This record gives sequence, structure tokens and C-alpha cells, in this order.
Amino acid sequence: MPATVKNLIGGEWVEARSGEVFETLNPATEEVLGTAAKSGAEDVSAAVEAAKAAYQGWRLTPAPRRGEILFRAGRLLMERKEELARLMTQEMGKVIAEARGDVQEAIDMAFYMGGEGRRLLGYTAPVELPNKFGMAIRDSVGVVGLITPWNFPIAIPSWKSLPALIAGNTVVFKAASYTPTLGAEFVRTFQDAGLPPGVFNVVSGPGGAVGNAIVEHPDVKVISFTGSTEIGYSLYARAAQHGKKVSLELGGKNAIIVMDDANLDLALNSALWSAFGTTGQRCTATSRLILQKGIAPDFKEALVERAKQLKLGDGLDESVDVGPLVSAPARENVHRYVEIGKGEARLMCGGQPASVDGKGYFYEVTIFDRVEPGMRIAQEEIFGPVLSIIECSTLEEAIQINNNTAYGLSSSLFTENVNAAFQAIRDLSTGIVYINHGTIGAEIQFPFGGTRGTGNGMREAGQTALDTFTEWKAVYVDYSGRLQRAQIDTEAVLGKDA
Ligand code: UN1
Repeated sequence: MPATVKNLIGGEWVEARSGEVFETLNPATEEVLGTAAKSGAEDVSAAVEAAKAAYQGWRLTPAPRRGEILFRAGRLLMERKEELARLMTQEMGKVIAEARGDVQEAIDMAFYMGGEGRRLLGYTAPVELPNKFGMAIRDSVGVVGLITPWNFPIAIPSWKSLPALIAGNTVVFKAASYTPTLGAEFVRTFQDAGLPPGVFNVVSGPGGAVGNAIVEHPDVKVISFTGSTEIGYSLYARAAQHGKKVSLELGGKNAIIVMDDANLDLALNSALWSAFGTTGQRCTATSRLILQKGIAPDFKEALVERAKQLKLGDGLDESVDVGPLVSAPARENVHRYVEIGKGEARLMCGGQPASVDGKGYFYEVTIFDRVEPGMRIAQEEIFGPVLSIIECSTLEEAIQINNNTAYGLSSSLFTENVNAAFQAIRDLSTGIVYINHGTIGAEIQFPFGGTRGTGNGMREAGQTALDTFTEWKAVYVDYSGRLQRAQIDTEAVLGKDA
């Protein structure tokens, strides 16, 4: 791992203007990994200047050529997958198999968006006057600002940067404070793939200073943010003062519903994976398990037994199931919620901070029973390995419990009844719905995002990502050689010409 992570601005790897750095830690071992540039507003300004200078050249590069660079970057990410995955496990703690999956999402996104270089589809429609043509095309917007979290240090930056780049924008990317190395290494891949200098700039540093500078900078036209609802909404309000377009992907309080008729083995494995994978630090993590009363007693018993067998440890060890939380403050936050839960509900297992070989920000896999839908542990995002079990009598009740939170990212139903499945697809009011699959594991070709406090109506990934990073331009070409007034001359002109 490089000892010092620098910013990439205008094609040059540079230190923060202030010369300041901050340390990065391995959350499993508490070892210092290195340092990274502690950037501020002046570094953001320099990155925006570089992105502005690169914009015209990149905008005018034919999109299929832009796509070829993305394909090359995709191939480099494939070659570097293992190396990047190992860095990821060390820098933020997720287990190595999941770290590989994180890099794979970026590879998938690079090829998907590379292909958009030959699509970026607009449309034509008939026009109402003769000898006139109409079309709607996508236009780039300019410099875009990407503010990303540490829990998917390569995947989430890829969801944001690749649609932005293929559409002809230039990028200022703030890497997450816990994962500056991954941010820098991700961008290096594009530099190595031949992306021109200044097209993709990365700046590391504290959320406050760097994030605010991106949001406030008048030349950054679009902001795409993934993080907490509190910060997302405050950023949204400030960006609105500048008339910026903002795409938000915020918290979740996702539920799995298990009906009496479900395939119970499948539901059990899925619940364990969705609740405790990534140590519960996914915005899509399952944090509520809604059990129909008939299967609840046996299901809970089996779940707790299996949860207790999950192995905590350093994610580089392939036999480990659950890595550490990302940091000491993250662990304190999880423990604060668990203490609240102990006062509200019944603790079935876990409930304490843990360490492995005396080190690391680990937390025991924790399950609460007898949780009521309105309790704080059933309503607020915890972002840790904590699962709350709620019981229900009917599908309608389960759907109502699912929908009745401040968030709306993903939800899941286990049933063998096709009618119940389609009723749930219709009535679950989340941005992502799974049937017979847990709440995590969205694929990059579909819209990603959620309703209510999870966002602001925008979606990442899929075709919808292009809407964030493009403006529609409606084009009319009148080749009649005379004045034709839309909505006014239509009948007269048609009559005369007929
Ligand atoms: C997140 O936690 O912010 O669907 C993203 C999933 C992953 C992405 C999670 N593909 O769980």
C-alpha cells in the first residue's frame, strides 16, 4: 500500500495545498496503513479549475471513443481486482469475498457505461408542421461533484463517475475519509487507461471542508451524494441555493418479510447474509425481520443458533464471515443503539463490542426479539450487525410495517405463493423490491435508490443514472424555408399543402 495518498488534479498527483495529511487505519488490526492528503477548499478549487479546463476537449470527444477508455479501465480493474480487494479489506474491513464483489460492481459498471458510448439514446417524434424535424438528445452538463461513502469504496464511485464520464462531463470526486487509498487507486485506473488529464480528479479529506467546498462551488453543476440522510438533506438545501441538480442516496431501514409458506432454509440463509454481510454496513442491509407468527418460534431459534456460529475476524482470512466495523466512533454509535434496544426489546444474542486477538473495532452479531414497529431500533438506521425481529399475522400487516419508516430503499418477501408475491410487488413502497432474495445485492443495470428519506427521487445505476448527469436538449430543424408558427399555423399549412 502506498504510504501517502495524494490528490489527482489536472493529471498530477499532488499533496494538499496546506501540506497536511491524516492517517488511515486498518479497522481489524488498528494498524496505521499510511497517510492521505487532508485537503480543503483551495484543493477543491484547483480540482474544479482542472475539470473546467478539460471539459471542452472531453465533451467533444466522440462518445464511442470515451467508451473505449471506459472499456480499457474495465479491463485494468479486472487485472487489479485482487490487489484492490485486498487493499479494501485492509482499509475498511469488509471480508475479502465481499471486497472482490465491490470491485466487480465497478467492472460491470465500466462495461455497461462503456457500451453507452454507442447508445446514450435520445429520441425522435413526429412534428406537427411539414418539412420540419424534431429530436431530443442528451447533453453533458459540465463539471460534476461526487461525494462518496467508505462502505463501497470502489463500487459507489463507479456508479457515479462512469455515467458522468460517458456523458461527456468532467469530474471532481471526493473519496471517503476512511478510504482515500481506494479512491485514489480507482482514479489511477482511469489515468492508466488513457483518460485525458483533468477529466477525472480526486481529492481526499474531511467531509465538512471538502464536501462543502464542492457543494458551494459555482462551477460544479451537479452533485451526487451517498451518505447519511441528515448530511444529504442539508447539502440538498445548500445546493438548491445555487440551482444545482442533486442526486441523493441516503439511509435505509430495510426489512425481510418471511411468510408461513416460505422456503425457510432459503429465508434463513438470506436473512443472515443480508443482515450481517458487510457487518451490516450497507444502506441495503436487512435491519428488520418481519416473521409471520406460525413460523416465528422455530425460525428465531434457528436464526440465533446460526448467527452465533458466524466467525468474526480480519477479513483477509477467507474463513471469516464478519469483519470489523469501520472505526471506533462507528462502533460507539452501534453500541449506543444496542443499549437503547436493551431497554426496548429482548436481546437474543450479541450486544457487546468485541475484539479479535485483542484488537479491532468488532461488534458481536446482535439480534433483538419482541421488537415493536415503532421502537427506535425498528425505525432508525444503525449501520451495524444488529437485527430486530417483529412478528405479524398477515401479509397486509407485514407490508404496512415495512412501509411505515422514514426510509424506503429495499424490501424483501419470502413466500411460495405467487399471488402474495405480486401483491407485495404492488404494495411495498421501496425503491427496490426482492422476492425470495434478501435485501442486498442490487445489480448495476437497474435503477438503485429509494423513496422517502432514502433520497430525493433520483436513481443511480442503470439508464436512470444518465438522467442525473445529462440535460435534455430538444432540437427542431425547420427545412420548409418559410415561417411556420407551431400551434397556430398547423391547420392552415396542412390545408394549403394537402
Ligand atoms: C450501499 O450500501 O450503499 O445492493 C450500496 C447492494 C450493493 C450496493 C449497496 N450492490 O447491496
